[in-house]
Amino acid sequence: MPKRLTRLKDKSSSKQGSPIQGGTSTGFEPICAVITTLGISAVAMLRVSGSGAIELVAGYFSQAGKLLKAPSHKAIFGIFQDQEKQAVDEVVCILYRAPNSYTGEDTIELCCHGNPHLTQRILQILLGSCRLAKPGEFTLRAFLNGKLDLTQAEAVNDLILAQTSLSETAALAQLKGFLARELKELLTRLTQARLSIELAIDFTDQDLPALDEEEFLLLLQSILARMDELYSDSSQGKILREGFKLCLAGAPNVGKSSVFNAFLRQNRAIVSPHPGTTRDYLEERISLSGLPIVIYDTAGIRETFDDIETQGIERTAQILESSDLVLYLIEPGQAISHPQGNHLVVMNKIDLLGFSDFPDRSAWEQYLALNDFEDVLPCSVVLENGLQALEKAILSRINLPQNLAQKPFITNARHLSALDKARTSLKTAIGTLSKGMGYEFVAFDLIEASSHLESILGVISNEALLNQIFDSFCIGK
Ligand SMILES: Nc1nc2c(ncn2[C@@H]2O[C@H](COP(=O)(O)OP(=O)(O)OP(=O)(O)O)[C@@H](O)[C@H]2O)c(=O)[nH]1
Ligand SMILES: [Mg+2]
Repeated sequence: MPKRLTRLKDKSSSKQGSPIQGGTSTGFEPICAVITTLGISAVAMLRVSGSGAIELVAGYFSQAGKLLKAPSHKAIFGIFQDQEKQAVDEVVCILYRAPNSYTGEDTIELCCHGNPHLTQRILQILLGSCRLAKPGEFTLRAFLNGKLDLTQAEAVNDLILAQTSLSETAALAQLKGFLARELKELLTRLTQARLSIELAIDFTDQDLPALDEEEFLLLLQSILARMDELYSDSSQGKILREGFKLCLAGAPNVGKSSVFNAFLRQNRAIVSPHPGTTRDYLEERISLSGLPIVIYDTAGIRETFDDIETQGIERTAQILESSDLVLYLIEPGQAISHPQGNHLVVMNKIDLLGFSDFPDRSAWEQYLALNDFEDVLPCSVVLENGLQALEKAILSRINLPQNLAQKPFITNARHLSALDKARTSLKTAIGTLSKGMGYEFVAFDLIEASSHLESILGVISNEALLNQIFDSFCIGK
């Protein structure tokens, strides 16, 4: 990690790390890594980025002259050779000249055949002239070289790690800079507010029109309203990163493991007619209409003297508490008693009630009315589409904002917490103003609100924060 972690304003100030002597470009020392997965594939790719990256690769390339003279974004075919000029592989070098590359530095992306031994050999040879990139270091450089703001850099990682289509959409929207644009607009408005109150402090003794407090208050309130909107939209964003936690619970034998398997479309959990089959909980990830769901199968809740089963039931209680939604299963003939908190009551095995097809809404409501039940969802793992009512109900509980791809939307816990702190500071500013305390205090709170927003964008950042963010990236990104 480079020592000074401020954003580089121009190329001359970007001489950090240990730039190669005599290189044609300025910037950080060159680094390299394999940027594709290390398995057998048609093609693999390595990236070398930094000061002197082009000269460095040219030293091992049969078409060195062509490479050194080529314009940016040119692909050149040739032979990669070791130090003794022995051919290692036929490769294509794609050349990017600073600042027109992912990192903003001179970069070569080298495509070779996708044999892991070959890729490792090329990497080892390159490591004779540069060092291995740390996880996330290419993206860190893109950030330090002003190619991405921090929200976009973090979105790169989210996009790589996204496990479902909606998570990808949200990360892509962030990468496009929707969130950054929204935050910058909020920051501009906060700065304008702060400047007008600072002006009122500085010129109190002069003949300037006094601050219109009512108008000023309205301005702060409108900024707060927009922050609140962004916050409440985004508090759902955690779901896209971490998944919505859905727990199957209920008495033994009601079919929790069967429903779990039906969601997974595989026989993951053991199913048997003996009550008490599931002892420990099971956890799996699924995608429901593009949404990441973490689904738990748990031990049936009942009074028991069995030590292992008791431990299983204790674990069930913990999962119930930390879940976003509990599907509390009952079977026909069973009374409803369900846990506190966010839950849906589900009657499983409705095929045993004589339904030969999954009932439509009115048929089911008729059954509920006849049997004095309210708010119970039908389910069966035997009937075709027997989970449809359940899936619909789960999705409506998650209720994500529409048009995710066009919206500024926070999915990152760090961003959400900073936005919340900014809201708190702004609320304090409004309170301070309303109580008639000095304008200095209001200005102070506004500065604090701005600095929280700036920390999301990385306008102000420190080494510890950047380490924390980029360490979670994979090598090669
Ligand atoms: N007819 C019918 N039988 C079902 C249905 N779902 C589950 N069963 C049967 O009910 C029995 C119990 O199912 P499980 O999935 O093991 O139930 P469980 O709630 O996980 O049970 P424990 O792990 O013991 O708490 C098995 O014989 C299943 O085949 C259903 O929708 N219809
Ligand atoms: Mg079970």
